[in-house]
Amino acid sequence: MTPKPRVRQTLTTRQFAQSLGVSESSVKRWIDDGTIAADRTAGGHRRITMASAVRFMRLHRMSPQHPEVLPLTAAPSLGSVDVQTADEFYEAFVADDAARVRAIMTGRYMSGADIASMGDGLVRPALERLGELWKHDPQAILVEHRAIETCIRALTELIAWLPPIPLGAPISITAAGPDDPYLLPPMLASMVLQEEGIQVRNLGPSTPLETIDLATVRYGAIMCSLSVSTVQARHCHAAWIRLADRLGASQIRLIVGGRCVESLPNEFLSRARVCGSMIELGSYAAGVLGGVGSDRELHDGGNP
Ligand code: B12
Repeated sequence: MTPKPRVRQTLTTRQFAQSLGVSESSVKRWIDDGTIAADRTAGGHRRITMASAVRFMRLHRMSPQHPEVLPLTAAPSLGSVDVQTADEFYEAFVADDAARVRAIMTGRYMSGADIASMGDGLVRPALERLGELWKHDPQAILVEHRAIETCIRALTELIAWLPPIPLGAPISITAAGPDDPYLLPPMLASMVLQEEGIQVRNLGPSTPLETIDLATVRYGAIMCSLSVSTVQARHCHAAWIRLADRLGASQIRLIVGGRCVESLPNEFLSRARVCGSMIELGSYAAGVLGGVGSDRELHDGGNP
């Protein structure tokens, strides 16, 4: 089946004004003075892309007063998104309430939270609690599988709203290694890096180490960010060390994180930057980006 073309979501000035609870003339003025990026229709009407609307709201810390006006996949009631807690997020997963999960995530993002803090502060704790459920609930695996699916859909919606990547921005590979089925860690890492202005090629879960190496060459990556969420057996250690050698020889920065990172051999870890959280990954990437092209980058190929 041919996939449906992705519809570019745009807002009229009236829709955007209604969603924010401001006058339409204010929105027109913001467009005309360049505060909000907008296009014009053939007839000369201003149109605001959802991505541009979200950027404006985040920058100016303006949460939508009437989110139902926005063309979200299924317009959820965002409610008091600023005070949503990880508990409510967890309850939404348990109830398999996909609209609520999405509402909490989009609401948080629109009000200025970044992907890294949402990954560490919202997604991780909620899924940790779900992971405990199986001990006493026979439905736990069902809930867990649905939660991952729902979370991925909600995050995919946010991808369209990430800041545009500058042309020629450095490239990073993200992936989880072999026999590692966990989808969310490499996906979150890819979004965190994109938010920092890095182009990302996410290879996703269960990626052979040779493929990761090939990808860095194919895409001319300067960075490789790997998630390790399953214990790496001793017999795999040599392959991990070979990967670190190869990336090191090409001066590609190696970043590694995840629940089972400590099962990697020391010879690998000593050549990588080990990060404990998405927030740490974001700060590290920002530092690297600040150094790209500078003297520091040229003379410092390691992974401090
Ligand atoms: C969803 C899930 C699954 C799903 C995964 C679906 C999918 N395709 O993604 C499926 C059903 C496949 C699964 C399978 C299994 N699972 Co499971 N699973 C989970 C669960 C509930 C959530 C994992 C998750 O996605 N979390 C969300 C991510 C974002 O959080 P995170 O991994 O902690 O990542 C954070 C940090 O570590 C860090 N980070 C992660 N990667 C990186 C990378 C970089 C570069 C950086 C900087 C940071 C970073 O940032 C993230 C955000 O803060 C966890 C519970 C838990 N505690 O996590 C159990 C859990 C991991 N699973 C567990 C088990 C036992 C299993 C199975 C053995 C079950 C079975 N009997 O088959 C299998 C093993 C599969 C395997 N090959 O390893 C146990 C592991 C116990 C242990 N000590 O090892 C857990 C902890 C549940 C529990 N409480 O017992 N699981």
